[in-house]
Amino acid sequence: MAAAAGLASSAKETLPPALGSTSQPPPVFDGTTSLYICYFCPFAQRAWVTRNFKGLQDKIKLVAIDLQDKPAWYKEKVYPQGTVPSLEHNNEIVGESLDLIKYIDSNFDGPALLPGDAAKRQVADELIAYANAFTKALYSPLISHAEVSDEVVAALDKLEVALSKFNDGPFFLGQISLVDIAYVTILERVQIYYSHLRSYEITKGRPNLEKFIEEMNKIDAYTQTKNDPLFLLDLAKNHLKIA
Ligand SMILES: N[C@@H](CCC(=O)N[C@@H](CS)C(=O)NCC(=O)O)C(=O)O
Repeated sequence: MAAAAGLASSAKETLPPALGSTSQPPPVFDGTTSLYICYFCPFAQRAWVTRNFKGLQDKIKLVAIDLQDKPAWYKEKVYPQGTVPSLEHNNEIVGESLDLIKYIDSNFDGPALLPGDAAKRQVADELIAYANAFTKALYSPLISHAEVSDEVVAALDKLEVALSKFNDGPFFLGQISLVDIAYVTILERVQIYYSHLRSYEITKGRPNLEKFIEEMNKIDAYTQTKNDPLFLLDLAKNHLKIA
């Protein structure tokens, strides 16, 4: 599926500064393909990793938004929902990270990140569709300051089982795909939050999940988008009020 290009080591990109309410707004709808992100957002990170993995750094320009000082033009002129990520492409805006990563995969060059095989594709669609429910299951007890729930354990166990389905590689479909990208940015955060706030190691007793995270951490397209763990923890404590 995904050719070696995405796995190749690449030079670290110089990232543009995040634009706030007083920054000079960028030109919009001028034909530039722009990916609007926030550097700390797990949903935006999915689109960013997909772009990187497909080697689209020169074709899709990153525009970083400062969500703590959100510029009005973003909602008014670019994406009425006001959330990141969104992609400006061919004078249209595509949002919602799980739709957007599929859009990037099918509308741009680079290694394919969804399988051609129909059976694998169905598994991919099901797992991608479950990513929002997974995120909710994992974040809920943190936001409501509750203990590790049965739902958390079941959601993590579900991923552990899903990771055993194809044995031609450590990723959800064996080889790397959009499924991995959909989950890794969420796993990156919940691994930190549960370890620090619940003394619960999400990979303990889940060797497939442990191996998956280890393998993702070897992929530059992903590691270049990661943040300092303690910074992410502080941000979530302050903004999502997790505890
Ligand atoms: N379901 C959306 C969620 C996107 C989302 O909630 N992004 C957050 C940042 S992590 C956002 O833009 N929030 C708006 C704000 O903070 O003003 C997706 O997957 O794209």
